Amino acid sequence: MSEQASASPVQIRLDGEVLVVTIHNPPVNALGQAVRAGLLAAVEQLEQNAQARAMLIVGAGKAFIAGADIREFGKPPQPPSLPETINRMEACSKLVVCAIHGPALGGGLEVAMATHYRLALPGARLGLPEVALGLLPGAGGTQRSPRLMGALPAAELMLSGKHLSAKAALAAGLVDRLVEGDDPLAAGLACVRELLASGAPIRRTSALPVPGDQAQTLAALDQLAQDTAKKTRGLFSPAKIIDCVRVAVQTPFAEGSKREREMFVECLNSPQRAGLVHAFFSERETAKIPEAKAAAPRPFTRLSIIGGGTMGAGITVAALDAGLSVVMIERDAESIARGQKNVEKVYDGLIAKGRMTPEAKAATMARYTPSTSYDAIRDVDMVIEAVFEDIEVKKAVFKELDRVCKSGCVLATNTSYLDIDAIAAVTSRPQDVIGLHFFSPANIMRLLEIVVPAKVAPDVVVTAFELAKCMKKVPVRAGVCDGFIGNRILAVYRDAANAVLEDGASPYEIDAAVRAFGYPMGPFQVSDLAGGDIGWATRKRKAATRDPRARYVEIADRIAERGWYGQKTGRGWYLYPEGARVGQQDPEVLAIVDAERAKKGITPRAFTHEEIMRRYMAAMVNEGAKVLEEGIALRPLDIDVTFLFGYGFPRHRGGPMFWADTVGLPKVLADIEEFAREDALFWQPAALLKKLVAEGKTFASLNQRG
Ligand code: 3H9
Repeated sequence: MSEQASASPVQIRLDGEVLVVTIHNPPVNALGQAVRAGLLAAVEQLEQNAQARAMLIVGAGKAFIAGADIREFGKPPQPPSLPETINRMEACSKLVVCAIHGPALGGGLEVAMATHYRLALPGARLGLPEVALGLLPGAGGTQRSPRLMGALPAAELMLSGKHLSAKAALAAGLVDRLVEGDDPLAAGLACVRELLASGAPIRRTSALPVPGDQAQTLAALDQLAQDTAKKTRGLFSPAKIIDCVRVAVQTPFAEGSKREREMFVECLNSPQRAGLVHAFFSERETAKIPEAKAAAPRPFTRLSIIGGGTMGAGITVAALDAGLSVVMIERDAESIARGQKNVEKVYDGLIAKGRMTPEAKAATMARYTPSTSYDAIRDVDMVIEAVFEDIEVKKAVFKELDRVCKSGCVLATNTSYLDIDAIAAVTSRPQDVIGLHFFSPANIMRLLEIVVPAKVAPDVVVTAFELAKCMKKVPVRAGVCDGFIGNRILAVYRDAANAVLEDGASPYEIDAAVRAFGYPMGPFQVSDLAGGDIGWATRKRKAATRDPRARYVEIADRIAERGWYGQKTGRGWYLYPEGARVGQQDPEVLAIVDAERAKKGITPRAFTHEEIMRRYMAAMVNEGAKVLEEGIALRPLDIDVTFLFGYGFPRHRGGPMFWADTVGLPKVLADIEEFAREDALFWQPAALLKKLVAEGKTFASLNQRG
């Protein structure tokens, strides 16, 4: 028996005639340099050890191999490279087999595709998700997958980033055999011994032809390229993936691999890759909060949701889907009936689309209890209040909760703006009161702002993060202020957009500029979708405290006063004839804009997309810096995640604070100072931004990871 040095994440031992290679590189067996070196060493041992007739590769822990080590991207390459390692393995003169029991993703599947036989256990998940990181499979994946699956299915797998189950992978031709159980070692050894006994030949994927008629396949890829360009507006790697598959169809493996490498490096060096990798890590980082070190979550299984409107019903669905039970409270029989209908509507929609069975709906609804009496929630572990956004209404609810709820029950409010410290103060237990700001529709949107008031106990904060995990939400810790992280920053860049509108750009030009930046929609389209009455109510609420010296653009009020609230009223900033989902430009809106400009004596001037976006983004980043310096957000990455998951910020740009670093903070500050010449009150540079520029630092320097 021979062992690699114990420090190696690749353990190698001989079991009879089989060299067993176990990748042990927690948490997900990523293919870092030591793993690649270990794999290469294992192949050399196999070649040299006369007793060994075959090699079995398995992963320790939950994963087979989750791919290349993403942390190594952007750093100097460290040999051996993954393609070199994998090609050497495939070329081995003895049998190489893998047994996959968990994720085999990206480079992990590339390793598997280069083995001579592949076995999958029920927990296996196979995919080539590099596209989500701005990359393409760069270790032979774009060349081997078409040979195993066919060119079109392989391209579709790579473009979607989807993970296939063991069964689907078998059907697709990615694996040779399924076996029951969860022990890849035992299953793999049995399989290798069987292959040896039957004299199974060595099969090298790279030597296979790509199946199908070449001309037809190329035509289908052309069509796919056209559809993909429309769907993935502005993304770099999807088109390159299709190019690689075209090469696989037309050229031998060696030539194809060379081209794949060149295109992989282009992707690796693109700013989109950096933005997407930042998004990947940041999304996991926001759950790492200081309170987690000090406290454990309180147990919860029974929830109560107060209010059955759009938000209350959405949160109820999110909780039911997470396996929790929910008592919904409404004020009277009619309202609770409507609340229940709002919940059932979601499930009926899924049934209509064939995504849920009536039996599954019944089983889920069995955990739902409607009630009009607060006495029904005496035993619940957590309450989420989702009533009308009015501080007095909310305070009244919390007094009631304080009266009925058991000691230790977590009391959460789903406010989007209001002062949670003030809400907590009406109870005798402010240590149990927290903010849970869900985004609409709450059962779909992944962002959850967890708003931490002054007196809340650490274990309540940790419980809220645990709830987010169990609902599969992306939680972001926020401090108390008007609008918390997201809506506070939104209010400021919306003001910047309104100023640009009044100064000369049309709402349609502003929306087009924002879409060209990568957002799915512009701010005026969003307002029409959400309902113009919501923003109008907020503006009225804030009117009394608004700085009288601040510029106030009244155009949105003129639109709202006419009852033009957007899609739900058939017109807003756009026209929606006969319930159309896509709006048409409205000359009457442009006339209102003109009239408002004339009233203030403003001569409209032209703005390019670039000029619009400089203002939009500078306002966003500047307010983001203020949110940071006040401690409302823990780190710049928390702001990035808020905007990626709650506000449609283009993921490949990494988030506003990451974007600011890529543009350069001196440039952002210079923009703000330039705009301040027009409106010094609005464009006051954040002290933190000035400090970072003076010290030559970036926002990334504040992103210490937990
Ligand atoms: C690639 O392979 C390129 C090649 O084609 C070519 C090369 C030449 N590296 O998600 P989780 C960390 S590109 C480093 O919370 P789950 C993650 O940050 C790669 N670290 O767990 C987290 O760390 P922490 C293609 C990684 O159970 C911890 O592992 N592959 C990597 O919910 C747990 O992660 C992919 O894109 C990595 N590759 O999900 C797969 N992956 O605890 C990416 C994860 O410090 N990974 N970490 O916060 C995933 O999709 C999920 O992590 C996975 C597990 C499904 C595996």
